[in-house]
Amino acid sequence: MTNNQHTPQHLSAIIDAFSIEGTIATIKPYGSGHINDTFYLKNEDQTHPDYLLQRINHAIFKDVPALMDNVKKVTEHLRKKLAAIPDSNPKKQVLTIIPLKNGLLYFKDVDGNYWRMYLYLTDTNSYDLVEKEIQAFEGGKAFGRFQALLSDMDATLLAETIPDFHNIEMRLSRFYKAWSTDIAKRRDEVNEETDFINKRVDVMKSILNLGKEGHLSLRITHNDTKFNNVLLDANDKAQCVIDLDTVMPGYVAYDFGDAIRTIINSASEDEKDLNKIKLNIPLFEAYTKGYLSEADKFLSAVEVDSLMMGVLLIPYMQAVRFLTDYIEGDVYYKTNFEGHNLQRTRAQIQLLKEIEAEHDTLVGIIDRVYNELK
Ligand code: ADP
Ligand code: GN1
Ligand code: MG
Repeated sequence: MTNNQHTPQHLSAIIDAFSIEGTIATIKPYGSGHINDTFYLKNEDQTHPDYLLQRINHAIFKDVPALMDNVKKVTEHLRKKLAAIPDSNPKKQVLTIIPLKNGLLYFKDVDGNYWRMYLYLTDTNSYDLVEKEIQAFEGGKAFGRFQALLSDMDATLLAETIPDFHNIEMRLSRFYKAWSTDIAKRRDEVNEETDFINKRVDVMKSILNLGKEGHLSLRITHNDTKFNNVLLDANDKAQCVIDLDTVMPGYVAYDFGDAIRTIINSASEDEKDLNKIKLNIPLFEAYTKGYLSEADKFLSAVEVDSLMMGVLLIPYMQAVRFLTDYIEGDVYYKTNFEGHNLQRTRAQIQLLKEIEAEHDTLVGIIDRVYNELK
């Protein structure tokens, strides 16, 4: 389903179930997410707030009540922790769930779709492509602070909204299963990409192995730290971390790697012209500085060493996921044209090649920034 398949009449009936102030004047499809359908709701009278309505993709998030329960617990914890920090503004810095008139946190429509609503955070921007070092630095601070504020929350309170989400062994086994089944008859088009993936299977298990050996702590992580999941204010200051559907136990390197995947890339996630995919190393350094300025309070030395493993792993895992979806006939991510998932795969592979070529430079930056903070 896409954002355009919901009629205004259908959306109005859904909006009516929520406990909102004022009257909605306009409803507009919003954002560039690959999973949920998002709508911006503008209030007629601007003394009342605007809202954001989302259809949660329940083919992917199978247990929506548990997901919303996670979001509630996480936002409550963040709000409480922020309230104790001078100069903070929890109302602007944490997502606010708008419940239904009956108090529930989600609405199930006649077609079985699940909907939720947030307060729209005004005067904010999200970026698919990072433009300035200050934005990267602020994004790093926001995600570092997010992990720091959640570092004392009991992880057992949270449900796993997508089991094994960042488990590369599981992602690879799904890929090989899709490859053997070859349901969409596309396998023969992707030999080069498959070879690239095969050659790196062992090295990409390093975070998982460190975790299994007990060297890395499972913490509460965001798990979707794409740069457009942090809102910056009009002065490029970090305001709020959003898209909390995948907040669950994970390793910090996953969040670092996913943010870097989108920040260091001078081109889009799905760039067709591979020559345009270059690394923006000053943005990498700026994000690392922002992130470590908050996260050095709780990170172990092994976790700091693992950050670069995440920078390699996440574009790789993303390539595996996009390619799996391509072979399976585009059943997971929203696509805009035939071959979109293959184009995304190739762009992530190119990005990883560029990162591999600058591996030692990037490790040097992480070490230098970390040592400067000590
Ligand atoms: P998806 O899971 O589809 O990525 P998101 O929750 O990230 O959905 O929302 C999509 C986009 O909507 C974001 O990238 C951001 O631009 C915007 N957005 C999300 N939540 C808010 C909010 N509370 N206030 C303002 N903008 C928001
Ligand atoms: C999806 O919903 P969105 O667009 O923020 C995906 C992420 C991927 C990302 C790739 C639940 O995120 O894991 O990294 O696309 N979310 C889910 O752009 O699979
Ligand atoms: Mg998002």
